[in-house]
Amino acid sequence: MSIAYIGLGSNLGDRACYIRNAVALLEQGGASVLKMSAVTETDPVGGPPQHKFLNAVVKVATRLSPVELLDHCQAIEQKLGRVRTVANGPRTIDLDILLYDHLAMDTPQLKIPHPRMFERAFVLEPLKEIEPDLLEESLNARRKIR
Ligand code: PH2
Ligand code: MG
Ligand code: MG
Repeated sequence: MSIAYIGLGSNLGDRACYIRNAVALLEQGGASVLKMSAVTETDPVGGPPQHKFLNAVVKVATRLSPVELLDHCQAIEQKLGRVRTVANGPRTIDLDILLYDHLAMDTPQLKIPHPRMFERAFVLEPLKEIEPDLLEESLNARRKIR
């Protein structure tokens, strides 16, 4: 079993419902949710002017490989009606793999740790809430790949 942390964000439509449904779909596709942060409203960071987000982070246990987990996340985004228009633009649901065990990987398809997570309070705060000791550790992993 591997442990992964996934960030969820929504700023279109019934945001709370998209977050709830995404968590349920994660479970159905082989990622058991062990912990979930509070769902909090956050101001948009980057991208065009857009509505506020709801954000959360979940900790999952999974037998999926990182790329399989990415495929699973992208299938959920599709199922929940995500349409990609502008970069960082409004979305029904966004699922980002933040961390996967102690893995550091950097391919065009998938970068772990998520390259922008350390600058984003909407990721760091919920992560700290569910795993207070983890950030120092993952910052060290990130230093190794730079
Ligand atoms: N996601 C982004 C860009 N900006 N801002 C907030 N508050 N929450 C997000 O989830 C978010 C964002 C790109 O994925
Ligand atoms: Mg994102
Ligand atoms: Mg994303």
